[in-house]
Amino acid sequence: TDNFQAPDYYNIDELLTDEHKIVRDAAREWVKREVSPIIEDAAQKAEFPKSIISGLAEIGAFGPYIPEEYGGAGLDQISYGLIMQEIERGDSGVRSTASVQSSLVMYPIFKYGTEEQRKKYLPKLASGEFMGCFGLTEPDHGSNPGGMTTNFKDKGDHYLLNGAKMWISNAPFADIAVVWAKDENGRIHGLIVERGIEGFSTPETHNKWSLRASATGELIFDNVKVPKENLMPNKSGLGAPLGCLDSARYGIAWGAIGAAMDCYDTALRYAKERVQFDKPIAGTQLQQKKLAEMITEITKAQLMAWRLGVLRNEGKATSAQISMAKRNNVEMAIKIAREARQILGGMGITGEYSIMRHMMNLESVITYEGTHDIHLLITGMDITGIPAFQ
Ligand code: TGC
Ligand code: FAD
Repeated sequence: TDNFQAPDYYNIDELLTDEHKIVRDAAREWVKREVSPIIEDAAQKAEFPKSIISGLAEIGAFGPYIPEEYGGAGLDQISYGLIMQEIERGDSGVRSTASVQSSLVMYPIFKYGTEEQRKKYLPKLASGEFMGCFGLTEPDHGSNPGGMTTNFKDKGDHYLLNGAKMWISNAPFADIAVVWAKDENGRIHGLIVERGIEGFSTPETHNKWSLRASATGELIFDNVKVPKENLMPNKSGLGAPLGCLDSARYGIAWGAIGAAMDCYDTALRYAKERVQFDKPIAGTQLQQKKLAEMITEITKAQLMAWRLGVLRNEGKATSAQISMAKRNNVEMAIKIAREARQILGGMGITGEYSIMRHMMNLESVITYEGTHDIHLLITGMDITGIPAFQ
C-alpha cells in the first residue's frame, strides 16, 4: 500500500490557496489509487499504462492552464506545478506523458495555432481522446536543435515533409505529432502531423533502463504530404519550440520535487524501522546526515518552484530563471534518490520500493528538456551576456 506522506518542513502549504490544495490533493489521491499499484509492473514490463489516460485527464493533467473553453482546466501556474509534482511522485514517465501533452502539444496549438486548429485538437487532447507528441530532437541535433535538417517544401496545395526525429516521448502511440521543421528558407515552423498519413512512421525505442513506463520512439517522415492548414502560423523560428520548452521545464522543476519527496519519505520510514546493531539505523549520525540534507534540499527546491510559479503567474519569469530551477531541482532529486537507495541497503535495489525506479527515471529527466550542462550554460550566458555554447 502507498502510505506516502508529503514533507512540508517550512509550512509551504500556507503559501497555497484553497484551490491549489484541492487540485494537489485530488492529484495525490489519484496517484495513490491508480498509479502506485500498477506502476512498478508497467516499468518492469517497459509498457506505458494506457489505462491511466482517462484519470490523467480527470485530474486536469492535460492542459492544466489551457482555458476551459478549449477543454483545459483553466488553472494557474502553481496548480499546474503541483499536479506535475504529484504525478512525478508516482513516476517520472507518467509525468512525461502529461508534460508532453500539456506543454509541448496543447500549448503550441493554443499559442501558435489557428482558431480552427485549437477547436479541432485542444478539447480532444484535454480529454485524452487524442494523445500527442513533440518532435524537436533529431539523431544529429539534440542540444543544438537549431541545426535540424527535417524540412518541408511548398508544393502548392500541400507541404512535402522529409526527415527524422529521435527520442520522442509518446511517439509510438500518439495520434498527432507537433513537428518542428525548416522551410525552404531555413526558417523553423511547427506542423501538426496526424497518424495514418502516408510516409509517416513511429518506430519504438527499446531497451531503455530509464523512463520504462513511458513509450519513446522515432518520427520518420518520408515524403509526407502535410495539408497546408496544419502549419501553425502564429510563431516561427527556434523561439517557437523553445517557448514550449519553457512551460515544460517549469513543470519538471516541480515534478522533480515529487520524485525526491517520495524517495525521502520512503527512506525516512525505512530508517526508523530497520534495526541494525540493536537500534534503528535512523539513530545513527551517518543516516541522519543523509536524511537531514535531503529535507533541506527538498525545502529549498519547494521554495524555488513556488516563487517561480508566482513569477509565471505574473508573466514575469524569464527563460533563464526557469533553466535554473529545472537544473537545480532535477539534480537535487537525483542526488536524493541515490542517497535514499543506499539507506535501504539491499532492499533499495528491488522493485519492492520506488527509489531505484525514480533514480533511473531521473537519468532521463536530467538529460531531456535541455541537459544539466545546457542549463548551466544558459545561466552562464544570462549572467555574463556571452553565449558559450560553441
Ligand atoms: P538562440 O540564438 O539562443 O535562440 C534562438 C531564438 O530563440 C529564442 N529563445 C527562446 N525563446 C523562448 N524560450 C526560450 N527558452 C528561449 N531561448 C532562446 C531566442 O531569443 C532567439 O530568438 P530570435 O527571435 O532572436 O531568433 O539559440 P541557440 O541555437 O544558440 O540555442 C540556445 C540553446 C542551446 C539554449 C537551445 O538550443 C536549447 O535550449 N537547447 C536544448 C534543447 C532542448 O532542450 N531540447 C528539448 C527537446 S524536447 C524534450 O526533451 C521533451 S522531453 C519530454 C518529456 O518527456 O517531459
Ligand atoms: P547531445 O546534445 O549529443 O549531448 C551529449 C552531451 O554533450 C551532454 O552531456 C550535453 O550536456 C553535452 N553538450 C552538448 N552541447 C554542449 C556544449 N555546447 N557544451 C558542453 N557540453 C555540451 N526530444 C524531443 O524533441 N521530444 C521528446 O518528447 C523527447 N523525449 C525524450 C525522452 C527521453 C527518455 C530522452 C532520453 C530524451 C528525450 N528527448 C526528446 C530528447 C532530449 O531532449 C535530448 O536527449 C537532449 O536534448 C540532449 O540531446 P542529445 O541526447 O542529442 O545529447
